[in-house]
Amino acid sequence: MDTKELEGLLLKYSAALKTLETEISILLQDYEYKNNYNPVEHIKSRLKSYDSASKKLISKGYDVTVKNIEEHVHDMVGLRIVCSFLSDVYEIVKIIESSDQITIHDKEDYISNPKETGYSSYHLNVYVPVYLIDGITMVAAEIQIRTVAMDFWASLDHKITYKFKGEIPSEIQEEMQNCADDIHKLDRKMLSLNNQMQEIKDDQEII
Ligand code: 0O2
Repeated sequence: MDTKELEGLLLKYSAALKTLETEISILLQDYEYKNNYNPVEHIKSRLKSYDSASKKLISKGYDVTVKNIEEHVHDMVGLRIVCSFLSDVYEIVKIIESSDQITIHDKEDYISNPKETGYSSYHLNVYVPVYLIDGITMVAAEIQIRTVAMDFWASLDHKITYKFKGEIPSEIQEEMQNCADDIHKLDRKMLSLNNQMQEIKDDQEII
């Protein structure tokens, strides 16, 4: 592994994360200003560690090289946006789609089509421009958008996967799938309640 080359790549990822955070924050502030509503509960961002990237490459059958990280690990730069309601997820997708800075090249709706594990979230695979001395370079990033309930599920699932090193007992897998179904139902109920509350509020304002 060429350490100078790796340093250059990490510098690009770090710059891309800053650009992404700034652009998303501006878009959300503008949305809140225009709609008097903030669809976001919280945002987390991270750069994937070199160790984690190496594990991903090995699991995909690639050698651990700088070139392979760049070509095959598309979530070195990651942003997770957590919101209250299902409708917020899709509103945030629209907000990001409106950006001229962020280029979306792939969308994965794991809410309409959850993964076999029960995992649900909306993923956007994007490119972010990074301005370097020798020109602009487009850097890949992954944006995950999910409700608080989905985030709760995913964080326990992450702990379970780590604890059992991927060899999860079938009864736990099954229980996690049941929890994912419950969470999906809860998200729908909470959205419906919020819509009902909004309708009552609107009626009262008319009167
Ligand atoms: P971490 O720790 O979050 O970095 P690939 O990224 O190559 O594996 P793909 O199709 O590009 O595959 O990505 P995918 O599956 O759309 O999204 C991968 C990321 O989604 C994962 O990154 C997790 O963050 C999250 N994810 C996907 N499936 C699950 C799941 O079953 N449970 C949980 N908790 N998270 C999931 P990493 O790199 O695996 O992990």
